[in-house]
Amino acid sequence: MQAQLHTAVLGKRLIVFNRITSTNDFLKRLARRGAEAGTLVLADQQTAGRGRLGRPWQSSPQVGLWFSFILRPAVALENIGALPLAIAVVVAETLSSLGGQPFAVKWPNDILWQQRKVCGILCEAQISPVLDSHAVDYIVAGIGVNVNQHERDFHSAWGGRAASLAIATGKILDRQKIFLELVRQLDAGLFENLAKNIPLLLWRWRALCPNLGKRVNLRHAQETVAGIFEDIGAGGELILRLADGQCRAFAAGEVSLVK
Ligand code: BTX
Repeated sequence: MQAQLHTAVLGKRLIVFNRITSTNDFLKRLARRGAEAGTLVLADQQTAGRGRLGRPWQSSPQVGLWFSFILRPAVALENIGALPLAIAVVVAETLSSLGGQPFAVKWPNDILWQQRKVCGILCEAQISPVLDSHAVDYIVAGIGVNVNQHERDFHSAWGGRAASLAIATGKILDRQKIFLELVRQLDAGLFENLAKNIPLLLWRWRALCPNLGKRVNLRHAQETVAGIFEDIGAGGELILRLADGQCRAFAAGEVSLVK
């Protein structure tokens, strides 16, 4: 697989597992010990795949792509929140071009087909241990893509909120081909001039987000705030226009459309 990648940075070191707890957890250990940017880990199955806030990510064997990679970007700390969005753009555009179906992004880290989650992205950052450096030491970016699951394969509790590329396209797909193309596009989009590219990636993100300009509820910590999804900021934060006309920025939370 590695010989077919033809990438500049991503996948120069590629580690493949049949089964692992979580590719993010494994790679964070390597990153702490100094593994290089672009180190890539792929697993056929994760036994403890994770989403945000420790939520489980169903990572069954033979049906998905569960992979993570290390970034060591020269991006200002206040802008690292834009990274999951930048990754989502590259992944959504690649999946759309491979599958011939439009895939949308959902703030901050999902890729949807007809409002159902096909892919989730988990970015975990480590700030440099050098005192007052205010720099990012590394980011482990994990991507989970549902490829060949049938409807019955998803956990019943998610009742129709998850989907796979096979459900979206009506075809069983070649996971290796999709993986190779995703890695090539992520390599081209994220590893050179990332700081310079982020504004452009955020523009592309806006074009893929159907919720922009719509009335939404944002659940954050213990509160739910209603407003218009006005825009995203340079650091990937969601900007909500409240009923009194004021705007408020959120770095995290869950968005749902007000029907
Ligand atoms: P999230 O917190 O936005 O989404 C997690 C939620 O999504 C779960 O609570 C559940 O409702 C739903 N869910 C769980 N599994 C699936 C699935 N396979 N398809 C659709 N919906 C699901 C999203 O977090 C970020 C997920 C990143 C996963 C990658 S896989 C490689 C890497 N390693 C790792 O442990 N995580 C990342």
